[in-house]
Order: sequence, then structure tokens, then C-alpha cells
Amino acid sequence: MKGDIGVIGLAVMGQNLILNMNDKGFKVIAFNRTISKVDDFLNGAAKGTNIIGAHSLQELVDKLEKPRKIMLMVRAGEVVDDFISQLVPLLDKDDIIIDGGNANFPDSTRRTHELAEKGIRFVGAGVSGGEEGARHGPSIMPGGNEEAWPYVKPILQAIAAKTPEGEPCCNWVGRDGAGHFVKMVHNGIEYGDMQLICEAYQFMKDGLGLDYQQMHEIFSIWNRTELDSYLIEITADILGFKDENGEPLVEKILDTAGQKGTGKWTGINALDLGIPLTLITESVFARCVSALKEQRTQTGKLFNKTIKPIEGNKTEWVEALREALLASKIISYAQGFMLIREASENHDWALNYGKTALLWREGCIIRSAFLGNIRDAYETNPDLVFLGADPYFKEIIENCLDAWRKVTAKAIECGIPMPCMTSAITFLDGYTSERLPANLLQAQRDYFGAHTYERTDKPRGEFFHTNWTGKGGDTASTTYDI
Ligand code: NBP
Repeated sequence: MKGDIGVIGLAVMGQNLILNMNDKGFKVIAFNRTISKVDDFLNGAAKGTNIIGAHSLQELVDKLEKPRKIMLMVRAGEVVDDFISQLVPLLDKDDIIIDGGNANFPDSTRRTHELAEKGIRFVGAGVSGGEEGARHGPSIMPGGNEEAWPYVKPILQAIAAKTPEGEPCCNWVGRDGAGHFVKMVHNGIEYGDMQLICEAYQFMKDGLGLDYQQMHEIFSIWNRTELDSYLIEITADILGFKDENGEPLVEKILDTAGQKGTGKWTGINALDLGIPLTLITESVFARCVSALKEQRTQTGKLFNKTIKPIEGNKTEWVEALREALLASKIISYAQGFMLIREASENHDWALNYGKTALLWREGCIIRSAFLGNIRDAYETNPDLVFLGADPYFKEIIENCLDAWRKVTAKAIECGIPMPCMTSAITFLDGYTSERLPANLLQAQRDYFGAHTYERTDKPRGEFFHTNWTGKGGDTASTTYDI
């Protein structure tokens, strides 16, 4: 009997996905560049399973049922292109290559087209959930050549996480790089959620002076509210975790955050598409600031930086903080879905926003009860442009608004950096303003660059230029822009 699927790449994700596929009754053929790792795997974690090893790509290809399905779980980038170029001469028309790594979505678009020209069907599938998700049910976001979907669907949906209602957190996203685009936004949202939690932590620790046991308990309680999510749950665990001396381990971890680039890609795409993805972009910059440890230390001394303790009823402040976090989180997801909508229209992907929320409901790092409400919002109104306009989310924002203002204002007053919570409320204030000061901005642009402006007392589309100084000309700019 031949294999149902081949998996290339036996690091943490590949091994765990293979074991998951094996549990679901699929026969998997495993291969890795460093061949010794194939045998290590077969004699280790895969011992006693139906998993079969291959010691060359030819052997892998020969052992697979046609049309062959080969999933790459290797380092993103050139490595994927290298494997594709080695595989193509060994494959037949209609065989399928799935890239389950963290590809940048334009690469998946390119690969879909290049491989289609060769008669090979390509699927770019974002996979989220880390080691645990890969083993027991990740969120999977497949896109690319839709002809491949009926063949890979039974396997991917079987191994994917399931919602409380039993629906798989894996469904066809769209053509070209749509799957990896949605995965990228997922990662951006993950950056935002993590930073928001960190801001709440600092407010409690440095502002309110709470200890780790208290913060552990607060996050555990928050996890039983609308904030119920994997990231809140692990934060409660982390804050309660003691090292070998019985002291909070997190206090001893160096405060410089790393990043692998998906948050940055999300920000770059938002800028390219003109979407105000302020919260996620601030979360990427917050990691950049954290990385400047030595500069921060020096400048802190220069400015004699201190954080003013927050006075007042701590229980009331903690509840206000929870509301500020919840409202900010709604803004983050609202902005994320604005970006997804714009990309869908721009690339003609016809993405389904409710189904996208469902993909993230379980299995992935941003999994939460909240995503079920987002799915409901888009099912009720697929044309919803701003998530905060959905009645459920609007009511939460309105109820949280006073607390959100109080917390962000207090943080600024006391010297606690809150780039995400403050950018979120500033976005809402701008997005709900019928009139912004951009009239002055347009005047400035026209003053120095003759960029023209529209007038409130004339129809849209009619452009005016003023000779502001009496010295300039009457010619409007058509090419120069900043
Ligand atoms: P890694 O991203 O660490 O990649 C390890 C695999 O890539 C091994 O099979 C390794 O082969 C192979 N590889 C490398 Br590295 N350089 C190679 C080269 N020049 N030629 C051929 N093979 C090469 O593994 P991972 O953490 O399991 O992640 C796999 C994919 O899934 C990545 O794209 C990652 O971004 C994505 N992802 C990871 C996570 C996570 O939590 N780790 C979550 C979601 C998605 P070797 O054994 O011979 O060195």
C-alpha cells in the first residue's frame, strides 16, 4: 500500500504534524535533508507507528499514491524553492506540493503560478499552533491552486483543530498566496495581543505595585471573561511560575523581544494598501524599542526616568485595565480585518471574513472565545467594514470607553509606555471623527507643493490651488508628491 502524503522536514513542526496525520489513519512518508534525522525519527517518536521513512526524494516520490501530495515543513524562503526545483523533475502532472511553512505570501503566489505552468498544483498553507498545535490540531490556512483542495482537504481537515461545535479550523482560504496572507495577518494580530497583555502587566506591576501572585490570579480571572484566550491563559501560568529559588522566573528574563518578521510584513502590507493598522504596527515597534536595551538604559539615566505609582482603589483600576485591554483588542482585530478586506479586494481573492475568524477559533496562538463572536458578526453582516460597528462589539466598546480613557491617560501621566492601548483609542477617536485636521494638512501641501485641495462648499472631485504667498504661480502639481 502506498503512502497518502509525504512530509519533508523533520524539525518540531514536521515531526508533530506527521504524528498527528498518523493518528488520524493516514500513511505518511517522511523525509529530511539530513538523512540521519529520518532514522532518528523512525527509531524515536515514530517508533511503533505506521510512518515510513524515505532516504532520498526519489524514494519519497516512489512511495506515494498518485496524485502525490508532498508537504514541505522546512525553513521558509530559498529552502522551499530548492526543494521544489528538486521535486519537479520527479513528479507527474497533477501532483500536489503543499508548503506548510511561514512563507511570505507573494512567494506563494509566485509558486502557485510557476508550478501551474508545469502542471503541478501548489498549496501555500499557513499553519499555526506551534508544537502542541501541530501534534494535536493546528489551525491551517490553505490557499493557492484550488484544484488541489479536494485531494488535500480530507487530510488537512482531519488533523486540524476543531471548534467547540466540531467544525475544523481549516478551510480553503482563496487563490494564490491568500492562505499565507491570512496566516501573516494572524501573526500580526498575535503580536498585537501579546503586546497588549504586556502593557497590562506593566501597568499592574510598575503602576499599581501588584505582586506576581496577585497578577497570576488576575489573569486567571480575566480568562473567565470575554478575554478568555490561549494567550491570557499562558500569561497567568507564566506569572505564577517560580524558578528553582521559588522566585518568579519571568522577572529574571531579559526584557528584549525577538521577532522573525511576520509582524513586520503585516505592517508593510498595511502601509502598501493604505490601511491604518496602527495597533499591530505599534506592537512591532514596541519589540524594536525593547531590543535597544543599552540605549534605553543610558537614556533612562539621562532623563532620570521613574514611574509614578498609581493611587486609588486597586481593584477598580484592575477592572478598568481589563476593559481597556478588551476594547483595544477589538480595535486590533477590527484593523486586522480591514487589512484582510482591502487585500481581498485588491487581489480579487473573495475572502470570507466569518470563515477566516473560524480558522483561528481553535488550534492557533490567538485562539479565543472572542473569535466566535467575530465569526457571528461577519455571518450576520458579510459587508461589515468596521468590526466595532457590529452591535455586540459596539456595546462593549461603549461600555469600556471611560475606563479605557482613564487607564491610557493615567499611563501617560505616570510614565508607563502603552503604545498599543493608546494607539487603539487614538485610532477610534480619529475613525469616529467626521472632521479631522487634514484640511490644514491639505493647505500645507498646496502651499509648498501646489498639490491642490477639494473644498467643503464644492462638489467632491473638483480641485483648487491657491497662490498662498502671492509669489507662487497658478500651476498645480501633477507629478511631485510626498
Ligand atoms: P525550521 O524552520 O527550524 O526548519 C527546519 C527544517 O528545515 C529541517 O528539516 C531542516 O533540515 C530544513 N532546512 C534548513 Br533549516 N535549511 C535547509 C537547507 N538549506 N536545505 C534543506 N533543508 C533545510 O523548522 P520548524 O520550526 O519545524 O518550522 C518549519 C516551518 O514551519 C517553518 O517555515 C516555520 O516558520 C513554520 N512554523 C513554525 C512554527 C514553530 O512554532 N516552530 C509554527 C508555525 C509555523 P535539516 O534537519 O537537514 O537541518
